Amino acid sequence: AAIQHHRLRILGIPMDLGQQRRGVDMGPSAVRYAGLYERLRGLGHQVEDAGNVPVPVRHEAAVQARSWTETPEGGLHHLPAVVQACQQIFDAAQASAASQEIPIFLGGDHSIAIGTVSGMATAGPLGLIWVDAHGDFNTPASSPSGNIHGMPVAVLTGRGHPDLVDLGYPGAKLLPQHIVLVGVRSLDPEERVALAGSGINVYTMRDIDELGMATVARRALSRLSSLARIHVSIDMDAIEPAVAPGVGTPVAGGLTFREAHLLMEILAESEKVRSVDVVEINPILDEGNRTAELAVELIASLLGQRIL
Ligand code: NNH
Ligand code: MN
Ligand code: MN
Ligand code: MN
Repeated sequence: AAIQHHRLRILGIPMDLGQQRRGVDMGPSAVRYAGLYERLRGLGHQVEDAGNVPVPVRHEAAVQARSWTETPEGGLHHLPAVVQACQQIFDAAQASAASQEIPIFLGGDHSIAIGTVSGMATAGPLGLIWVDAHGDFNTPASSPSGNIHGMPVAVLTGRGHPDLVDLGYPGAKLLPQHIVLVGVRSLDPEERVALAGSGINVYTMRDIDELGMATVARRALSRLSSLARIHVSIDMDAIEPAVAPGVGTPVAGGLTFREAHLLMEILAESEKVRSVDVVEINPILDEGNRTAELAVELIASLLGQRIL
């Protein structure tokens, strides 16, 4: 079948407050320098780069929280600033959800997904495919770090700090059975227990080893078969660190280059992908700009690029 052409909107979100390492705020620039706009135009899409959503800079955020980064506010680092930024992200995502365009959200750390997914969910039932080495299912009680980027999946199902859970509108944004995690290989002890009992569909690296990515990708889609709209959230640490070294929390044993592309290609064929996050790229930790370059290729595969 011929490639479907869409109106795409690129939105940068230079958020680094959901975790501790400096540099992930440069993710949007790295992906732009890697040629995202040109790549998507080359596929025939209509593309607009809408610039960046404002995010408080780190020092400013620490002052707002009346604490330094070492002293979590209510156990969560930079909570007020993350909430403020996510509210603006929510507004932008809600506007996109109401239009015919597909937004591409460039993080920033994964805390941005609290805003992106909540905003996209305003236009009706939404399936979520979360590609990540981690579960991102911590709550303030279970988190070993106090980092909000380890919490967005829990928040979206209604678990966590009320300021995060009630972002945009009160309560849970997604049903657990409408969420699929792919690539998981690192869970914190209490997070693991909570995730196993949650009803969320989890495909671990072991599942991918045993079944192959084609089967995992098709099963993931079949879990979401009742839904017409899917948000794909790609944490670049899902991919093997030898292939994608520019991430803050690398975990060995990740997706190969081809497994990651195959997942994108099969998701593209569903023609249900309505919005995308690409997060956790840290150019300071990268080799050249290869992690952002890979991100551009994966987004292209998700939006219709084919080998033949
Ligand atoms: N699970 C750890 C935490 O909650 C690490 C999370 N890091 C991530 N998640 N990069 O995708 O802090
Ligand atoms: Mn993540
Ligand atoms: Mn991760
Ligand atoms: Mn990370």
